[in-house]
Amino acid sequence: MTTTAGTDRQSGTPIELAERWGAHNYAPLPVVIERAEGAYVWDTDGRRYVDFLSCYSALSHGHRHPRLVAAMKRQLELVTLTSRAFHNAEMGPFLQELCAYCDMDMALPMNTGAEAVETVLKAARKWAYEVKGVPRHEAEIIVCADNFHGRTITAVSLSTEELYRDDFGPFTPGFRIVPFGDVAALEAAITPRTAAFLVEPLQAESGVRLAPEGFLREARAVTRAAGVLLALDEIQTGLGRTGRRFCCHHEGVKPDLFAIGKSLGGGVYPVSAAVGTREVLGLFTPGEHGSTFGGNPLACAVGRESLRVLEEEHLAERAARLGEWLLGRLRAIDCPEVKEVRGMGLLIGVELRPQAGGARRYCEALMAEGLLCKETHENVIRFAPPLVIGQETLEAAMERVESVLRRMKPV
Ligand code: PXG
Repeated sequence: MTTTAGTDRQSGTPIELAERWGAHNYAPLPVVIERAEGAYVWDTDGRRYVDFLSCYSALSHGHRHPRLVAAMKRQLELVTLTSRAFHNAEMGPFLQELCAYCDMDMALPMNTGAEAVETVLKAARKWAYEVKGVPRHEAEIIVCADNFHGRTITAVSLSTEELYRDDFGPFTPGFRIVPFGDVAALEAAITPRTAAFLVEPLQAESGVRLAPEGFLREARAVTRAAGVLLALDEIQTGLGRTGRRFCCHHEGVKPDLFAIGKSLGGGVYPVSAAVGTREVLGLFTPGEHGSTFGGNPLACAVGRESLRVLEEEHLAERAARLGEWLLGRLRAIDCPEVKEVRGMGLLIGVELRPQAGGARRYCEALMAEGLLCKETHENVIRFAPPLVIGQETLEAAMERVESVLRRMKPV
């Protein structure tokens, strides 16, 4: 076997090396981050930027929160991996604290968001066969158009986005798709074989799209009446991001299952989980599901500290307060290319009109001004800073956002 690698294997800038040696499954902005702290990152030339993406909510605590770094270091000195073949001293307390935070009975620890979603789907199918009495392998799960639940074959099987799925079939069967926010369509899609309705309370990836007021509450009533589980993907919206512990709390809704991830790892480590009722998660028996790394002591120590910091630093309340201010500030900018500003807490989308020529060029202009943002879909700029961001930092950043929005010309 030959490779094109020669003696110049190591030569090139970090961007050139990533382009040469990495699969091109991303199109990053041309900035190379070398270090970070709180809401700031620095590039390899020492230039400082405000992080307005927060790794898609995984950095709610900010970069390298001192308490998370300390918790991780403490655990590094004790034990990092055990496998689930043995118990470890961190997992039980972590799951207890996680269940208390989520007001749930049981949790199943994984690593990534996609794995948490897969776990929720498996749990819902198992419940359908063992509790609801659906004939084996005939369970259906209802999902919403324009969802984002991850990148695995099953997660893209649920997707309605061509780019995410079209070259990756054949797909996992057993799903029905209804429009987001349409309770009548949900009700009509339910059959005696329906196990669950899986939904994001706010569709972040498809452009920070909010459901109509009351949708989640009505979906809860409909699923409960029909004997169908309500499973919420709060991987991006959960743990304070929208101004409450969970986005569904804005509507007073309690699901049967949560998929959570991202900021559960405090911005320092991948930690995810399916969290839910005993009636559902209590059905798993040894050997049916698992993960090499899920529930490892390092992840659990980090997860415990992540939840404590969220609570003790009142980060959900902070997201509510700063988010309210940010929404008003962005709405006050007079820019004809802006179609709509919407969001909850510190998860805000600025939708541009088609003549703006796409959100990417705005993100590039913002980068030149020292703000790191990312477009979501064609026309939406997402503003999702770490929840720890200072009010002055936010205010100064918005001056620059305003100048970019005012000065950009339609293409
Ligand atoms: N559900 C939701 C709502 C998400 O936002 C996932 C599931 C999957 O999580 P993992 O940890 O498996 O990526 C997400 C992830 C990216 C990317 O770079 C991921 C997300 C958002 C934007 C980009 O793959 N969200």
